[in-house]
Parts: sequence; structure tokens; C-alpha cells
Amino acid sequence: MPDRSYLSWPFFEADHRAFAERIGEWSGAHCRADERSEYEAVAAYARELGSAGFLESLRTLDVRTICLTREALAYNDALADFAFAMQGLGSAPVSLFGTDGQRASLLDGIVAGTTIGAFALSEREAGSDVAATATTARRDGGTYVIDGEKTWISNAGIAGSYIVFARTSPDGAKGLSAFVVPANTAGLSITKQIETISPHPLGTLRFENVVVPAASLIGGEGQGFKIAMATLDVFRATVGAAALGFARRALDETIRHVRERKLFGEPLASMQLTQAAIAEMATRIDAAALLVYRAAWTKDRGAERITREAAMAKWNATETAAYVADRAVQLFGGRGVTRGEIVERIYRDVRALRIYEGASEIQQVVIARSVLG
Ligand code: COS
Repeated sequence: MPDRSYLSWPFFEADHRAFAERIGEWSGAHCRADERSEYEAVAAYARELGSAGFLESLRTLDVRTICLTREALAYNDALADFAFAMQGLGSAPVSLFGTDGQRASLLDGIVAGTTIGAFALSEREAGSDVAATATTARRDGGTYVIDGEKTWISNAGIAGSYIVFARTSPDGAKGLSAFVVPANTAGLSITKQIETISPHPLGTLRFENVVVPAASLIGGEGQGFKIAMATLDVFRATVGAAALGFARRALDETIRHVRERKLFGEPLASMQLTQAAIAEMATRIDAAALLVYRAAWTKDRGAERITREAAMAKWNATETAAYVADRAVQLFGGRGVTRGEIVERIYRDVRALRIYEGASEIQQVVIARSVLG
């Protein structure tokens, strides 16, 4: 049973505490890394999370509930967390900026887990530098025509709907717009599936004369950059929460191991170098959790932007998870690098978190800009 003592922190309401117990129990019973392909696992998790009611928080975007969900799911299986996170990222632009009609047509399926969502922002030459997006959307009467290529797109191939960012005018960040594009739209194809160190559905999308109705535009023309950034502000804090879930599991596995494993006639836990490692893992996890839940609480209290808080939370928590996973592998020794061990899997699972939704270096840029003005 994971330690949930942090739920007594003042960031949470009674509802959050009750919810954390529920998602903790559910994920402990339902989420296991297994032999299914990443595509099958994510589709199944989306449906299961939907029918259990755990996707409802994506309508209102209560960030603390989303963080608690990600933490519990990541503690048990990276693909369960991933399935949940992508339902959120693939619908938040509509939840935050969409019309009632867009909400009605996308959100019910997303929240039921019957429509799989995706967020198509990155391009080969525009990952960190979003303003360099080259995919275009040309207005043609009552439609837009989208042309270009998006890559490293999570859920490419299984998504039913993509949120696509494309250029409607040449002027940098101000020329981007966001669209809802159903996966079965003519001219939209998956040109490549990408394999990663910790399997998750990822691929490249090609748009050739993809015609969508003008009603697919989210917000207004030129709002795409701000929509992307505001969505990322919410979800960056939650990436930090997923990192916490992985880190807490790695620490729990390590505590069990160092108590049982004997070395030089004593438990590994009795050695001071082990104790130093455990102390640093536990302290860094608490520090990261404080940053994550500070960001989530700030947003839920009604802050218009949490750009700085979310960047601090994501950067610190994902780097912490990498540190904790590495220490865990070290304390497990030979077992730590053995396929099938939980800490070996977590070591691979946490790597992408320092890259996606804004690399650590981007978070540092965002923080520095905010501090320096
Ligand atoms: N919320 C709302 N608006 C925002 C915002 C946010 N979080 N961040 C920036 N904006 C606004 C700015 O206020 C500015 O508007 P005005 O010109 O009206 O003032 C506009 O957007 C442009 O902002 P900025 O000048 O900061 O843009 P840059 O091109 O310098 O980009 C970074 C800034 C690098 C921070 C941005 O491109 C970024 O976050 N990159 C990483 C993207 C990412 O996460 N990629 C991973 C793909 S998703 S898996």
C-alpha cells in the first residue's frame, strides 16, 4: 500500500482525499504491465477508465484530481497513466476554448473512453520552438484545407480525433490556429509508427489536402499558440504528478529490497550509504510533490496562468523521478538491470518525461523568463 500521508497537506479538500483512495484501490487492482501491445493496452485502459468514471475530471479540468489520477496510475503502469493523460491532452483545448457544439461532439466520447484523443503539435523542425510550426491550414469558403506533417504524435494510429495545430498566417506564434480533426478525414494518414525505449503508441501523421469544416477551428484564427500553451500549463503540472507516481513506486520497491537483501551479514538498509540514498530519494520526492500540488492548487483556485508554477513542477519532478529511478536500479544491483524487474521498467518509463510537453531545458527557459522579466 503506497504511503498517502501527503494527502493531509493543505492543498487538498475532503473530496480529493476520498478520490485518491478510490483511484489508488482501482489502479492497484486493474493496472499491471503485461504482454499486450502498447496499442491494445492504451485502447483498453481508455475504455476501462471511462467506464469506471475516472475520465470525468477532464470535463472540468480540476488539476488536483488529474494529478492524483496520474500519480496513482503511474505508480502501477505507465501505459495506464499514458492512456489517461492523452485523453486529457487530446481534449483540453476544446474543454478550455471550444464552443458548446465542439464540447458536445468530442467530450462525451473522450470521457466515456470510446473516442481516443491525441494532441498533434510537434513537427520535425518544431518541437521546442512551437512558433516554427510549418503545417498550414488555408481557409477555403466554409472549410480549411490542412497540409503538412506532424511527428512524435502520441496515439497516432489509434486516436479517433486529433487536435491539430497549423499555420493560418505567416506571422510566427500569432499565425497558429487549432483544429479538431477526426481521424477518418480523407487525406490524413499515418506514415510511420515510432518505437521508443518504454513502449507507447507514437507515430508520424501526414496531412494532404485534409478538408475540415470551418466549425472545427478552436477559439479563433491566430489563437493556436496560446491554446497550446494554456493546455500545456495544465498538463505540465500533471506530468510532474506522473513522475511522482513512478518515483514513489521506485522508492517503495527499494525500501522493500534493502530491508530484505543481506550484504556482509547485514541488511542493506543498515548501511549508511544506503540510508543516505534513501534519505535523498524520499526528500526529493516530497519536495517535488510540494511543487506539483502547489501548481495544481494554484490553478484550481482560479489563477489565470500557472506557467511558472507548472514549469517548476514539471522540471523538478521529472528530474527527481530520473534520479530516484537511477538510485533504485543502483541499490538493486544486478537485479536492477534485469528485464522484468519493476525498477528496470521504471528506469525506462521515466526517461521520456524530461522531453515531452516541453523538455527540461524549455522549463528552465520559461522559469528564467518569468523570474528575470
Ligand atoms: N499561456 C498563455 N499565453 C502564453 C503562454 C501561456 N503559457 N506562453 C506564452 N503565451 C503567449 C505570450 O504571452 C505571447 O503573447 P503576446 O505576444 O500577446 O504577449 C505569445 O504567446 C508568444 O509567447 P512567447 O514570445 O513566449 O513565445 P516563444 O516563441 O518565445 O516560445 C516557448 C516560448 C519556448 C516557451 C514555447 O515555444 C514552448 O513552450 N515550447 C515548448 C513546447 C512544447 O512543450 N513542445 C512539446 C510538444 S507537446 S508533447
